[in-house]
Parts: sequence; structure tokens; C-alpha cells
Amino acid sequence: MTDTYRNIPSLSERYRPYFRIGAAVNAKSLNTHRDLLVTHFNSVTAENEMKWEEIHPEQDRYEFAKADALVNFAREHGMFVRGHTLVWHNQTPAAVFLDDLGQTATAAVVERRLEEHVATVLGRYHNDIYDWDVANEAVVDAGTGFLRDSRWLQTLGDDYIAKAFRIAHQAAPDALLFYNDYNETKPDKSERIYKLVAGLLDEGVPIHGIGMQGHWMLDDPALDEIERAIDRYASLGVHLHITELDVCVYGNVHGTGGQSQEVLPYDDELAKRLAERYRSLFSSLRARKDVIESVTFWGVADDDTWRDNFPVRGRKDWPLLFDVNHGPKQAFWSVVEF
Ligand code: HAH
Repeated sequence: MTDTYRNIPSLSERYRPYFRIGAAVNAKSLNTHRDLLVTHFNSVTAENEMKWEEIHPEQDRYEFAKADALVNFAREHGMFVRGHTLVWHNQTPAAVFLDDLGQTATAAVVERRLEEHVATVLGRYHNDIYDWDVANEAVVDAGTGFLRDSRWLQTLGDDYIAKAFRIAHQAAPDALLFYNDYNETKPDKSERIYKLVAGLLDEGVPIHGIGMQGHWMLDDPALDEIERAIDRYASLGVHLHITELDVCVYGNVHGTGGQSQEVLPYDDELAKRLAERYRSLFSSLRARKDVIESVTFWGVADDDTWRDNFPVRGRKDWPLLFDVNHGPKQAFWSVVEF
């Protein structure tokens, strides 16, 4: 970060009366984006380093070094840490679901592995991590189904989510436990998420919050759709976190527009449209500060964003508040000046 950027207001300080401001970090960005992180953020999430395949790549092998570095960094700078994630259909070793002969493992074996994993990871970080995404992306996107047909569902059955929350609660009784998902504002899917969480609460399952990922676009979802989803989730009386916010500068990924291979020029016009989008998003979020506790961006600056490869591989995107040189974008000013 050059000196020119040193005298700008701190994002997380500006938002102190509203909610925490977080960023997803990785082993590299913890160093390369250190100045931005320390100045503008008061919460961090591991982009990958706490996912099962990274922190526990083999049955008898844990790799804590990168996750430890992140937690130590957060402690050193007085930042919160969101734990991401325990039970997910992606980035989980296939071996978790197999026995020694390579056949599908029994429910009892998989459940024991889940207990061991959760006790180990939550136990290790119990002094530093108070918020965990226990289950990630467990409901279907479209159609008439309900739960995603994942290895977790296939081996443990329909109540695997309830089990995971109970196991996590036992391992970290003081932690807030979240269900986290994307397309969380789409009417059908948000109804499924609502139903899942409401059902778990009814059963007395220790679930405390909903993580709305917030992988949004310039023009979609519409602001009122986002507001409706937040208000509906809030009616359950649970904690709400925006967990993975970024704004893809390309069009709606649900239509064909968002999938175009063409790289847009990041010109003044686009910068302005992104700023307007962020301005209205944050104005809605601020108006809901009583229910939203934390807003985490999925990245720090535009030089390191998963959006360069999603939903289109190798298509440069500019979804964050800081540019590729770590300077504040118009979008930064639009959320800071109100
Ligand atoms: C998220 N999935 C994951 O929670 C996160 O762990 C990962 O690093 C990036 C994004 C988002 C996602 C999506 O928006 C659409 C389809 C599949 C997954």
C-alpha cells in the first residue's frame, strides 16, 4: 500500500456503530494485504485453510499451520475470527466416507469421524473463534427437492445437519453456530433455508445464526429481494451475518448474461455502477444493524479474488472495495461517506 492510501478513513471504524467488517484471507494475503487488513477490517475468515481437506487432509493427519497463522494474526490485532466450515459437500476428502477397503463407510464410522474432527478443530480454537459455519450449502438450488444429495446425507441420513450442530455445540458450548448458504435471497431457496433453520430450532437443535453468503451481482438480486430475505430470516430471532460479500461486475449469473466470456473494461462507468450498487446495499444493511452483526467480504482487494474464476474461469472481475493496487475504489467511498 502506497502512502497515498494511508490517510483514508478506516472502514471498520466507520462501521463500528453498525456491524463488524470482515474479510476472507488466505495464507498469502495475510502478508500481501496486511496493511489493508489491519486498517480496515476487524474480523477475518479463512478462505480455505479451515476446510476439511486443508486442515485435516488424511484420517490421521491435521495441518494446522496456516489456520494457526491466521488465528495468531487475528489475536495480535484484536480481530474476530469466523470459522469456515465443518460440514460441506465440497473440499472434503472422499476418504471421510470410505472404509479401509474403499467401500462406503457406515453411518456410525462417519459420525465418529465427524465428532473427532469437530472436537479437534473447535477445541483447538475455542479461545479465538466464537462463530462457526457448521453446515454450508446443504439445501438444493432449484426444483422440488429439499436437502442436497451429498455424501453427508447419503451416509448419515436426513438428520445429519442436526447431528453436526449438536456435535459442534458439545465441542464449543460458547460458540455461535451458523447455517451458511448462497442464492440465499432467491425466493424458493430462501424459503428452503428458512424451513431448514426453523425446523432445527423447533427440534431444539443448537443453531444460532444464518450466514448469508452475499455473492451478488451489479443488477441481481434486486435490493428489495435482499431486504425481504434478511427480514424473513431475522423473524426467526437468529443472529445474521453476511459472510462472503462480493459484487460481480458482470450481469445476472442466473440468466445467460453472467456467463459471458467477454472481459469488461473496468472503466469509470463500471466503477460508478459498482459504487452505486454498494451504496444502496450498505444503506439497506445499516438500516438493519439491529439484526446484522457482521459483514464479511470474500477477499480484501481486486488483485486476489475467487471471482476471477467464478462463474467464468479466467475472467477478470472487480468485486471488492479496494483495487488491484490496494487503493480505495469509488465503491469504498460510497460505503464510507453517508
Ligand atoms: C462459496 N461457495 C463457499 O462457501 C466458499 O467456501 C468458497 O471459498 C467460495 C464460495 C459459493 C458457491 C456459489 O456461489 C455458487 C455455486 C457453488 C458455490
